[in-house]
Amino acid sequence: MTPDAHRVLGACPHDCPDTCSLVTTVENGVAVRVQGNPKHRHTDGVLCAKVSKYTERTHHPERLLTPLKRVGPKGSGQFAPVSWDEALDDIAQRLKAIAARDPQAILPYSYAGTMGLVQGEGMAGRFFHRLGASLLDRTICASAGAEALTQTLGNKVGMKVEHFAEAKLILIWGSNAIGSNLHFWRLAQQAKRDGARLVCIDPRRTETAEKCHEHLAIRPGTDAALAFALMHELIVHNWIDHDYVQRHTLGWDQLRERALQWPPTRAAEVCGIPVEQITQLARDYGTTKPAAIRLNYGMQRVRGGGNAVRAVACLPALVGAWRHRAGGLLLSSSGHFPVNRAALQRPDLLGERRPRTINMSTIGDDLLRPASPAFGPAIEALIVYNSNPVAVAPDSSKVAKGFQRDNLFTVVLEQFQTDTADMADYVLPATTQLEHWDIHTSYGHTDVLLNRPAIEPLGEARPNTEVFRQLARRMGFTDACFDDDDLSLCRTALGEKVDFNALLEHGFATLALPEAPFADGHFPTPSGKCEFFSQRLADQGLDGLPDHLPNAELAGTSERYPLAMISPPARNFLNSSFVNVKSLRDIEGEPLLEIHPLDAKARHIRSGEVVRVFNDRGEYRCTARVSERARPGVVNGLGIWWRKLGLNGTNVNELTSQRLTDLGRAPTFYDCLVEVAPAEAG
Ligand SMILES: Nc1nc2c(c(=O)[nH]1)N[C@H]1C(S)=C(S)[C@@H](COP(=O)(O)OP(=O)(O)OC[C@H]3O[C@@H](n4cnc5c(=O)[nH]c(N)nc54)[C@H](O)[C@@H]3O)O[C@H]1N2
Ligand SMILES: Nc1nc2c(c(=O)[nH]1)N[C@H]1C(S)=C(S)[C@@H](COP(=O)(O)OP(=O)(O)OC[C@H]3O[C@@H](n4cnc5c(=O)[nH]c(N)nc54)[C@H](O)[C@@H]3O)O[C@H]1N2
Ligand code: SF4
Ligand SMILES: [Mo]
Repeated sequence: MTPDAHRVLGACPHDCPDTCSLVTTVENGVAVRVQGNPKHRHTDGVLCAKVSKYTERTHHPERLLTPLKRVGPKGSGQFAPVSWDEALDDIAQRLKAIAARDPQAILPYSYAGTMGLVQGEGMAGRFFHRLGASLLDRTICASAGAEALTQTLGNKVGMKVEHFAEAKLILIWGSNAIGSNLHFWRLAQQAKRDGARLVCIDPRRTETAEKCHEHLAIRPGTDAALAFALMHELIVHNWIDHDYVQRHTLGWDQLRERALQWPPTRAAEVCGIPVEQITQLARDYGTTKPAAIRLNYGMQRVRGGGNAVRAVACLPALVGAWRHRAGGLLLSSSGHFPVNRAALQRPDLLGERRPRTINMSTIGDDLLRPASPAFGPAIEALIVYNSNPVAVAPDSSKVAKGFQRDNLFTVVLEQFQTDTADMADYVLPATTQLEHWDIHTSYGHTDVLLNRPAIEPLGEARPNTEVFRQLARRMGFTDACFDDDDLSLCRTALGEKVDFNALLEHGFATLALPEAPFADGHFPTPSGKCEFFSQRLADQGLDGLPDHLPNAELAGTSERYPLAMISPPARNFLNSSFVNVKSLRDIEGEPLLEIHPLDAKARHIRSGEVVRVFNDRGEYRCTARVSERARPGVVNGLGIWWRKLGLNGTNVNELTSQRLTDLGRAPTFYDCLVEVAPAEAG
């Protein structure tokens, strides 16, 4: 470090389960280096390749540094700089005029560009509640799995991640941990060195699958069938922990009956894998203690995704895995945190008003919907922050068409000129994590992190909170809560339950939680038990038990579109973030479709050649990679490129549908049939 350099503690803001503690080195007001905090045990001094390049992203030559107003036709990307005052005055006028007719015609659209509680829905929630805008159902990532966990275990809770290091069997299920959960993978490696067996369940032969002892390359959307066959074997071999089942579960007789309908031969057929893999896995799971399951969200992006997570979530109770701190399951730990959303986002500002809710996953259709008694007013204004819907939402030709409407007023708060920012009437420059305060929980560990600004905002960039404060003032909202500064919002977010002084000093604080949360039952369900059978679902007229629901777009049911396509994350991008960071884009190279050699041969496709991937929703061009990473009958379209950086101005979401999952109203990105052909043939 040079003499005028100093270090600042922060938190990685990205939508990643690892929520790393960051140490930023600042020299002369410039962030020169971002490193993992060695004192934070989950980070352990290590960052992924993406965030190691954080200074490149923050001091990027294409950062948006001034407010922009559209001067060309919608979507043309032609903008002129304007002052903040001019932009905010005009935006407030436009919103006031719409709100005077019906504030529900205004819709916020945000997701997890930052996971920060303050720059997320802190001030924004207050603003939109006070306004009475439509509510947004934030379903685009995890709501099927979240709803499933809540039905079965009672909340988004599970094992403490650190204890995976002591497990003797680890199932990595629907997760490419090396790419998207690196710090968990380090724990799995530790367990492996101590003799644990690692099994990966994933249609794609990922870098993670390659490094496990066993890989079950199942067809997409068949996880519940596999889970039931495992239960079948646990039952017939009597590997059940009857004492645990009897004392701490609900609905065992019914579940047992359903599981007995799934002999391994039946599941092998459905999953497209050898029956021996299933019987061997059942034996391992039934006889190895402690056994731990790391589930990730990859398996719930299909029609039956919620049911699949419910089926898998039953397994640990059956073998009594929860008794041991290194046994059980982890999908998300976010339910462990005592977040005070009511104080932070102030839904009470709605008063008696009950605005409608719009599902972010069907934004394509909803932007194109006219006013009707069932729908309410057409969407007239959209305020987008922390999200890039034109690239990440399903069925993107519809999304783009919606954004292109001349009578839609669109404001985008962004760090970069994304596909969505191209569609804006106003683009407002946002600060990055190195320039603002925030506070973070995690969905992959159980520590709270505080993020301090390391540098001054670049150019005229402002935190999201400041934009909503300023807009509130211009809208005439005089409530005192619009005066709260970001540091007080950080304090409000977790209330008294977290030691704020520890956060200020160390940058992180660990929640006090039991080592093995369900060793003695006490699940946060209504019955206090692990609910194989959910009365709450039955009361809604749904199946109280989990089941295997085949994909809506089931391989073998369409002659025109015989291939199933999944579109999992690319390792060097985070959703559509980092696609514009050249050093990372250079590693990914170009938009790719992995296709199995047999499927490629049948279509005269050679590796490295441009292909058309198409279905009735649209067409996407990318480069074929003939590879055994793809299983026969399944192609992998790695995500999520910016449309404008793709080959024909589209990305993989041109092909995905707006159909929703069985539980949680989530998208079905990986439930998608396509055909592939050499591009010249089109
Ligand atoms: N590098 C990187 N890290 C990321 C992200 C990223 O884009 N890039 N995204 C972040 C986000 S938003 C999230 S939500 C998290 C978690 O995001 P997830 O979507 O869980 O991401 P992964 O763990 O990469 O991948 C899931 C795995 O599930 C597999 N899969 C697809 N369909 C099925 C199926 O039907 N069954 C099973 N068993 N597996 C299936 C895919 O092939 C993939 O390897 O990761 C986060 N971390
Ligand atoms: N086909 C397919 N589509 C998918 C998925 C898939 O697996 N396959 N995954 C889905 C999943 S899991 C998710 S979570 C969604 C993710 O969708 P999004 O949450 O939209 O994620 P990003 O694409 O990373 O876009 C986040 C944007 O927020 C901006 N941003 C970051 N921090 C700030 C800030 O402080 N202020 C403001 N104003 N902006 C900020 C970034 O620059 C970035 O452009 O995509 C989904 N789409
Ligand atoms: S993206 Fe994930 S692994 Fe990378 S620094 Fe952030 S939290 Fe850590
Ligand atoms: Mo996600």
